[in-house]
Amino acid sequence: MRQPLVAGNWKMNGSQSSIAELMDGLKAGLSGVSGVDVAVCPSAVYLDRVGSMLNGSSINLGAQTVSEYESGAYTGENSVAMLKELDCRYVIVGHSERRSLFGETDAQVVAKYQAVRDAGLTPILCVGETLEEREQGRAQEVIASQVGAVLDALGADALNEAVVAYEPVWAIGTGKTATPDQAQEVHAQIRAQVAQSDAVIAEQLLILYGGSVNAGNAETLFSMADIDGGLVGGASLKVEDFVTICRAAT
Ligand code: G2H
Repeated sequence: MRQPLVAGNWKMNGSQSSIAELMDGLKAGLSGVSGVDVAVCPSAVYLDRVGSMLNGSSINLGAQTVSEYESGAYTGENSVAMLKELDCRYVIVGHSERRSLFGETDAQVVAKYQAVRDAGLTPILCVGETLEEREQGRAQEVIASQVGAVLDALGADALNEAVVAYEPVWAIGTGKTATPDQAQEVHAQIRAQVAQSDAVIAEQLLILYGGSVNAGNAETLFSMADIDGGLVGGASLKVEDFVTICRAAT
């Protein structure tokens, strides 16, 4: 049985005071909730602060991205060693906003993914098609090529105890959610693709859904056979909503 995971991607939101309030609410709301792993992924600026607030709670810390380089003259970047020192457990890799707004290529995504794995942290590899690609009937091909980039470069072992998040780009922050059937179809496709290389790793692989997950739709999405939790943006900034979403995964 796969233990579900719900990760909150706070994106570039929050302030010192709003984060303190959010964390107080989450720690209280999630205490005693079992059967789901929970993570929050604040802006890198707040990782240290949020990490200290997590002390004594079962909530895990994640980062939204990382440099593919080890150290050196890379102004503005953060290394996996730095994230590890702050007790990050997860790192989101290849989020569509990184791909589309900051030009991250599959090759960079693979390099970041490898850096995260090498440091012993867990990558959350984001994949997903744009609306245009879906309308052209190319969703399956695009997702297979994004997953394939990691599989081909690093082998199936690289997906052992890793996390993939299917985030249709057209559903991100738009209020439009993939239907549970649409999402399930893609999740099953991803698992089948990994199973071609290694059936055991595929069976254990956590595949999260992301894209306008909210307190109202989480339960139905998470009830699908291959949906193992969610990567949640907007709704992860609201205590009640995020707690409801986490509970829906149990
Ligand atoms: C997709 C998701 C979190 P939202 O990016 O990664 O954001 O839930 O706001 O669509």
